[in-house]
Amino acid sequence: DASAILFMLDFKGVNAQDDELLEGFRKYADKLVLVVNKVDDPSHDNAAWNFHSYGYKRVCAISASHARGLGDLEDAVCGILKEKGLAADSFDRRDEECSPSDGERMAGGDKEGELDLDDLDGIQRRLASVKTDDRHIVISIMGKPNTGKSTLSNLFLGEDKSIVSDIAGTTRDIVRGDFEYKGVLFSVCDTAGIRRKSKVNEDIEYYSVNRAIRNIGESDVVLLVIDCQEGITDQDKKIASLIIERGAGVVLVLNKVDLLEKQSQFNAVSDRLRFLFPQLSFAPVVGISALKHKGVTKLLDTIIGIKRQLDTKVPTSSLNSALEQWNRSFSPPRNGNVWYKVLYATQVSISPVRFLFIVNRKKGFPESYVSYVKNKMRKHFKMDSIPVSVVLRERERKDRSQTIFSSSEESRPKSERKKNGFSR
Ligand SMILES: Nc1nc2c(ncn2[C@@H]2O[C@H](COP(=O)(O)OP(=O)(O)OP(=O)(O)O)[C@@H](O)[C@H]2O)c(=O)[nH]1
Ligand SMILES: [Mg+2]
Repeated sequence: DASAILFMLDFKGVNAQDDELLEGFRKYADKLVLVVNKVDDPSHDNAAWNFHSYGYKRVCAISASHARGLGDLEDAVCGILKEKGLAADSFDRRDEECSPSDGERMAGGDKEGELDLDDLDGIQRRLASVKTDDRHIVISIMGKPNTGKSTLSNLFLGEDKSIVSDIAGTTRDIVRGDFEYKGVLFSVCDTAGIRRKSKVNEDIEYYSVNRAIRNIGESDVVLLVIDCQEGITDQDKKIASLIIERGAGVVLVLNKVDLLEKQSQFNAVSDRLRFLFPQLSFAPVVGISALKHKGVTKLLDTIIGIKRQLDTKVPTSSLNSALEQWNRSFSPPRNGNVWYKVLYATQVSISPVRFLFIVNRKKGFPESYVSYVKNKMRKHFKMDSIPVSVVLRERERKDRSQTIFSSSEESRPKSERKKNGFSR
């Protein structure tokens, strides 16, 4: 009657009785997971792969005592339940693990589609009522294999919760723990190193990488750990763009600085990083040695600063008067006869920090102007270390009489402008 069967074996080998059961269970193959246990160490992974030869579709190598591979096992069980129609296709065990504050932090919903962009008053009311919590910060440690993520996580937690080794791909599952610093509770997630899929263990790779990526959405701040001797790779760039997309804070953590001989070498690596990573120009770079316990308090102070910025609420009136000022020095460039104007702006959410610009015309709205305003907002409202995004929304027809402000308006007397100005 069971919906799913977990058939557990010892990776060291099977006996005659196991063999018999492996054959007997074949009629239940569609709901069976072959669970290969006691794979405590990555060096045993290859032995576990031999169990695929029994022809079962779902094989999971785990270590029940070391909590390895349990995420893959959960995914396998979810897969069976979905196939049997016992769980919705969209079911995902992460759905149940979302941090309780996720919904609360958003003024207008998590995704653009959920925002009722017409309800400006509602957006502002909801944002005002969103509670911020600077006493709890969720951080994820991400980056390529072997960069020292687990060493850093263990250092934070003060215990060897994650296995550390110089074999790439040691961490397979997210390892979580809590610690306190300066009265702030930090929840830390050590994740699997993200690398290209290998042919051998494509499934495990896929699941652990996917989990690490999903984890970004649940984090306030991501620590992107880079080996300072290796520099950044394309993989890091991909993770970075996902972090930006999800609006989490990010610190570029240059680890293993103990292997550098001079400060000038660190400066060169850091400059190179800045040059190759222009999309993360706002992210602080912190050099550490997780092994030698160097630079860690600076890193934690940086994280606290970023969380504060992620919780910034910009009053709508201040934002619109600042926009009016900035517009005087640089107004949206025109395209032939087409003028572009920002009519009104308001913040939509904190953590991630997002703004809504009501514009006269969305199609072709100059990106250069949006970047200019984003940079201005970052500096002026002290959000210079976090990603800031802007959603453009075309004015509704019924708004036509509403605020219009553009360079062409500059020529109008200020007294007249005020009637329609930003001060809505
Ligand atoms: N010299 C030096 N070695 C370090 C430092 N941090 C970590 N290591 C070494 O780097 C190797 C990999 O460390 P891990 O912490 O397992 O790396 P990881 O990023 O968790 O690796 P995966 O789990 O495979 O993604 C180990 O041999 C560590 O001892 C550091 O600050 N300096
Ligand atoms: Mg690790």
